[in-house]
Amino acid sequence: MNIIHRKGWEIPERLATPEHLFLNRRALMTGAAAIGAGAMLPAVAFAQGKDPSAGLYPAPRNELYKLDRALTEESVTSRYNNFYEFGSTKAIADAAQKLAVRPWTIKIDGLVEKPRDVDIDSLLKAMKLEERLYRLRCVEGWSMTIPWTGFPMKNLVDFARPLSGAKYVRMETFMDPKIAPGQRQAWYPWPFVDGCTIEEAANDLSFMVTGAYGKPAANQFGAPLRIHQPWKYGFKAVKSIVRISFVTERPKGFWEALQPAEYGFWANVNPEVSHPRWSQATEEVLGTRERVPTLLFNGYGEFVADLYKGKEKERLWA
Ligand SMILES: Nc1nc2c(c(=O)[nH]1)N[C@H]1C(S)=C(S)[C@@H](COP(=O)(O)O)O[C@H]1N2
Ligand SMILES: [Mo]
Repeated sequence: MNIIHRKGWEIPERLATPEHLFLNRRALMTGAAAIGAGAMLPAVAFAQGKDPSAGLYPAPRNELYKLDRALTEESVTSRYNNFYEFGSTKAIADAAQKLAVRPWTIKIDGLVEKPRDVDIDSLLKAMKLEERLYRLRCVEGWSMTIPWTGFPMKNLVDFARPLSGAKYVRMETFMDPKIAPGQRQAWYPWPFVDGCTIEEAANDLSFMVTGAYGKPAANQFGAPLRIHQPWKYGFKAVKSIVRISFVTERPKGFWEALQPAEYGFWANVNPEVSHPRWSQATEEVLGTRERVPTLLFNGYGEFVADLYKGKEKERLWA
């Protein structure tokens, strides 16, 4: 086999600098110039859409997280999504526009000093947004790389002030069968739920996503708040979160509840542990015609391998 092994994380800067950032900066500059001239403000507002958080984007990029491959075009990633609430195919982007992402309240409860409801825009104000280039590996054997915007999950944990008894963070998606046809299919364990340990939540890599491609996240990506932990299979990445609970018991995820023989709690990426129905050794990089070898922890072992020391007897891999 002819495989090019790049040293982890190296990528020429030009590949990691997506066009949208230039375009966005230019739009902002044009906007600023126009405001200076006392004109055109509504046009700028229109260009940025009606999302009240649009002004927070693009956020500065955190350069710590480098990619070993090019970013996947937004035209690809925003049209190939898993979001079963809106259908079981990848073509749910249009259906997902039915979800109203404002007003949006997130309930923080369970073992915390003070349970409360937070409005998404208040939360965004309390957090400092940054951009990170992350890979996403779906358990189905495809992957993509996305410039997410958001804030470290550990800042959310600090914000929530969990009590010492809290061992896990459980995240829950909205429930509204009127707009989400998938939720009328009673054989699924709605609402979509998943979770991780407090230690995983506090790991630098765990990221609460609010935007993508230098602007507020499109609905199909899980607006207005989703999680992404790039060393785990994508099915753990709860979209459109309405509730975050700090709990003592290990939460049972949507996929684990549905198919416990195939999907477990930890779900860390490992090319050597096959899914019962297919190999995980390689992945199709969306937007290219390449299949490349899958990496242990999706290539993020240097950040997360320590989390699993002493847990080798557990089912750590999907
Ligand atoms: N609420 C909800 N979140 C979800 C899913 C879902 O069906 N519903 N699918 C998961 C799966 S299987 C994957 S691979 C990722 C896909 O994220 P993307 O569409 O942004 O690539 O979302 C995850 N989060
Ligand atoms: Mo997935």
